[in-house]
Amino acid sequence: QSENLDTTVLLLDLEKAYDKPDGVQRGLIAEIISRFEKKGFYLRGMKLMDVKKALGEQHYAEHEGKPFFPGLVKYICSGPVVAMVWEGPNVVASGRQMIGATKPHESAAGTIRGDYALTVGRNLIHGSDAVESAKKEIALWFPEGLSQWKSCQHPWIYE
Ligand code: IDP
Repeated sequence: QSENLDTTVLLLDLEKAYDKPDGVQRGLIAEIISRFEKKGFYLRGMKLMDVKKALGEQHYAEHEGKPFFPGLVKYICSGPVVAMVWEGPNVVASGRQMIGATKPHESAAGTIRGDYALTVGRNLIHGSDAVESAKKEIALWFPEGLSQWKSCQHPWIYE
């Protein structure tokens, strides 16, 4: 059913407790998943995983050379993340809206970052910025493949 549907990768950064209040301590995993689930997007893949430096560097390769790059890679590798693939109509664009602006103080209230994050270096969640980058990120984070299934609610959400 999914030929015309975009997919996106979301990484819920669950930082260890040595820094700012984090996703694990604040219990935000279910809250964030539930926003995408309730919207009606399809969950195609999800796992809790530790991130090796090579994967962190590859994921953020476009930022290599920027002053915040080493800290960014250290951050993504500093504790487990929940990696998810969501699918649905315009999920990349919708997902970016639901996540909110990169800088939490510029994120609208009601977005994930607007509601739960304070600083740019601890902004809780990554979402692919384009369909093309989502495809690359899915290959990077889910080499084992994704799950295809159809919800019994499908006809009530999808025209
Ligand atoms: P995005 O995550 O909203 O797509 P990008 O510009 O792709 O934002 O940046 C990737 C990540 O790099 C951001 O989510 C943020 O965690 C981090 N980052 C971006 N700009 C800065 C900065 O100026 N200082 C510290 N970290 C930054």
